[in-house]
Amino acid sequence: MSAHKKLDAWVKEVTELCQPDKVVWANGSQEEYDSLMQLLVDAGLATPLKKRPGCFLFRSDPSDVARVENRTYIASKSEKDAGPTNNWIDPLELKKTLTGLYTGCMKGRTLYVVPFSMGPVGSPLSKIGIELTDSAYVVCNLRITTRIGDPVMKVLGSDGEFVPCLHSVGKPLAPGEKDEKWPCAEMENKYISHFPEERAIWSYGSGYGGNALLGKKCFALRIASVQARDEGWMAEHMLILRITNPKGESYYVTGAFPSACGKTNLAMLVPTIPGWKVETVGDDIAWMRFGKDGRLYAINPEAGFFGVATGTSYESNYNAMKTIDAGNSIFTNVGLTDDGDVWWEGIGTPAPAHLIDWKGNNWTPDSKDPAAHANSRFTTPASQCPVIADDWEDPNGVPISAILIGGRRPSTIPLVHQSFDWNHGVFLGSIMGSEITAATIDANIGKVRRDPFAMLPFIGYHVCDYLQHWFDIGANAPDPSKLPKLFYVNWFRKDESGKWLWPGYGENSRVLKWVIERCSGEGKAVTTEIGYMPTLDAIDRTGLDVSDADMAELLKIDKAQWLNEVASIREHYATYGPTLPKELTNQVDALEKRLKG
Ligand code: SAT
Ligand code: MN
Repeated sequence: MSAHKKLDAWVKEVTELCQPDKVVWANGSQEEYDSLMQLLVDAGLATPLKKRPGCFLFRSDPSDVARVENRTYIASKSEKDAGPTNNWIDPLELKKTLTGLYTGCMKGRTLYVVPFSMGPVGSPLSKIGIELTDSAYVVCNLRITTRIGDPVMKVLGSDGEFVPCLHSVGKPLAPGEKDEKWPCAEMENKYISHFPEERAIWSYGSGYGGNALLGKKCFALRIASVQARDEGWMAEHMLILRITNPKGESYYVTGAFPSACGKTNLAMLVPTIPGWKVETVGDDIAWMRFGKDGRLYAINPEAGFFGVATGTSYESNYNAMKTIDAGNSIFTNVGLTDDGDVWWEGIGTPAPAHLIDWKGNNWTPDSKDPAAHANSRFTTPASQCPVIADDWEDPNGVPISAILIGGRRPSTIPLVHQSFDWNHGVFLGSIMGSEITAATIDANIGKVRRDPFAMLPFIGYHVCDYLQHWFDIGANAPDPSKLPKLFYVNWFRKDESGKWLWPGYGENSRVLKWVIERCSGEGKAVTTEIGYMPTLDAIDRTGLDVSDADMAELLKIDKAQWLNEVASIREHYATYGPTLPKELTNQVDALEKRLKG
């Protein structure tokens, strides 16, 4: 029971429908977290890690290991509002199906009521959600990735607004039955459903990641993108970093990248250029709106990192490793060493002679299957990150100077180019993406999985309306001269022999340096057909082994490849249907004209 009538009524309604054995309101305390973990350990679902006090390992069901895009729905009233990139089901039909599935689905389980704040508690940029879940694992993860419990209830008061997020693993227990393993439902009964008009989320059948931690992709991106459209702000799949130059001046940069482009690594980058410092504000999501001074301000709505473990090492992401080394972390689907530590492929230490793999089986370096699942995860508090910015929880957000977009493009796209203006930047965001395979570049030219602003699976409405919203933000900016500048970066360009041309990792700070210099008016650039490009000597290569010839290749504009790109963009736009913003057609026409000019 709370002071909030609407919340109480909803909890009562869900309790009657799902029929849990009991209802527990989460207060968010450490004691509560500890006792939930103990419960999970006693049930055999969690393993305390001897080598990492305060850390626990979970193994999911092998069928429940990642977001399930084909079971994720945008149930807007009208199909056309979901657009061509979302799965749509009529909301009434979906609710009927789900009400059937939810009936009695929490038998033998506890229903946890988890109030959470996306963004610092009480910030004018934050929003509240309430997750009702029958998974203690979810409660523990939410306590790390969001801010939960009593402080949130206080802000909610008796009539505050919240997004209702209903979650069940979809596995009721018979009297006396206990979980033998990670509970979840069959694939065909999993539903990750969004009701954008109602601002509600109903998730059923999965206990994993974004399917179950409903504050993240479901709320902070899919539902929030709809709220943002209606309220004139932006909910984006972007990291936020703070970069400080040797003069001590700080700039804030956001970045949108499709998966497998090193977004978390960039957010925590260790710069190689002397005197420059990078600090983290967020690694996955940015909520942005204009401040009183006319600049665009961003908050990280999350409080922790839910990062991919596989491939994370002191070399690829030193600061992420240090964050988990500080304890208080949950590991899911990684290997368990005999001395009680975690291990995964790419962790940077030799494989132990024996471990228990993510499926719970004996594993040796001779085993055919990997020790950790490719989408294994760590859940860890952002506050433990050694380079967390001291203002990462500023309730007013941080002012953004530059927006990066990127993808994995072995050809065509140069190391970095800057858009002519906001609208041209939106065009670049609309065409970003990654080439599908890493095979020879020639065969793949043009075969790009386009992923506008890395939001393809996360836009809660029609992709055309989403891109139009980006144009509207620019058009309605209180002071257009204060809009962030947009840059398309590509760390993944290869030469003809297939060799990477750019070393990446910490060296990416050299590109960031040019980006910042462009924002402060110092960076040298030339105007080209595709945008503003650094001159050959504009990117600081002091102490870096990249030749002039390689730099020229990294910055080369191959007109034939770009004309292919134009054709491929047009083909892609055609799949968006008749409501494609006219401005995008204008942009691609103008690009073609410049290339042919
Ligand atoms: O599982 S999550 O959606 O939270 C993570 C991801 O897929 O990026
Ligand atoms: Mn993400």
